[in-house]
Amino acid sequence: MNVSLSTTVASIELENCIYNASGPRTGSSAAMSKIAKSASGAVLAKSATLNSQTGNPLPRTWHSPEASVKASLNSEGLPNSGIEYYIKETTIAEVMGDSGKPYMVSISGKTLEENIVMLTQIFEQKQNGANIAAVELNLACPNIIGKPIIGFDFPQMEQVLDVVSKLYKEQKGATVPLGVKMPPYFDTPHFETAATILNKYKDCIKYVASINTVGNALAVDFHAEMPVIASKGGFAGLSGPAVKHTALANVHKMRHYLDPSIDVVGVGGISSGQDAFEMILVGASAIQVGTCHWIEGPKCFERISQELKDIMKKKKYSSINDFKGKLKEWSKEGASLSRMARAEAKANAKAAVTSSSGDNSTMERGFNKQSLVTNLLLIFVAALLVNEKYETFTTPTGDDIYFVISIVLFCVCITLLRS
Ligand code: RRO
Repeated sequence: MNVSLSTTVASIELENCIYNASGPRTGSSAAMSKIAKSASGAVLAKSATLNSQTGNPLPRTWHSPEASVKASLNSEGLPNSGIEYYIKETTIAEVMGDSGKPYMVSISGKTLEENIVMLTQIFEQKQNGANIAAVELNLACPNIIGKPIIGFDFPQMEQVLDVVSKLYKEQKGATVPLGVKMPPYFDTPHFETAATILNKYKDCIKYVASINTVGNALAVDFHAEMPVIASKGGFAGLSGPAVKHTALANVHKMRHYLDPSIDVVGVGGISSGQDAFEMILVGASAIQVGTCHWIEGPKCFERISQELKDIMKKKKYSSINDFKGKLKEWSKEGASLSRMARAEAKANAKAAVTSSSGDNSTMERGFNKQSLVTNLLLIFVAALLVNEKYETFTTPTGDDIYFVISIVLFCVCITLLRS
């Protein structure tokens, strides 16, 4: 069965719906070229400011040492090489080579004016023929010292989108499709309000990426009795599998409330084919991978894609459209189907373990049976020899019987020792 992971986001065709999130390993052309060479469906650059900056003081990243927790923190503070670097032709050529994949940029201006200047520069480069497929306006960076998250401040968010959409409308030449990166929301009225504002600008916004990191999380260094992150009193953006369920909820709610013309890109805690499958099921048209890419490197795109393809084959889905946004309602029938599937999977896993670790014991059992047969044959031959020795098969004497019994006992002992 042929399985395709192709999709479109903002009418841009992606051969693989899985690609990188802006952030880790996306600051330089050298790092991004590795993404272009991987199985990633596109390359998305680090959020840029107008001018290059070094970001927050170190230490500014942390991965939970407890394997079961799977949480990461960052307070990078937008270290980047400035917008010019990410949109100039030499950078794009170094990154993309002849991969033929879409190249996308991200902007996170320190002010609204900065965002407008950067957008204008992006449009100019596009009009000069630069290969920029989309621009993602980041309204959700949690790590700018002294500034709140724009996506949590609805009037400010509306003001930003208002000015940006006017800029798009005023453009005479080519523009670049606009995506918006959103923070996570946690309550129905907030999902609804955010989506209502985004829908107001549906002529301009082509996709929404949900979610950025969960802002203002804190990890404590137990031994030193201090935060693990240096800046902002240790407050930082939380990511990794710990945020997957918040991301699923946000993608699901965004898909529900957003105008159908706006695609939803799922991001947050995706590290396996099953995670990606779930994201698509709740309505994502594509998936960005951030923390897993940070930890595992660009080879994660091949692994996650292959895992997703295997799941699709098992479920007999040939394209992501076969299950995109088709999350069913909870039902008793579904729950019992799930119980049976999980029991079967458990039994299969147990059988696999038994047959792999049991290979030896099976061999041993075979060997023992074999040796038992061999020894019985030996006994038989020995008995024949005894009879041969005494040239009679009739009425053996007491000595003969003791002799045969000794041989039998000897063979039984050998059999027991060998097993
Ligand atoms: O650079 C960062 O600190 C950063 C950004 Br711009 C963002 O959007 N999300 C995040 O967790 N960190």
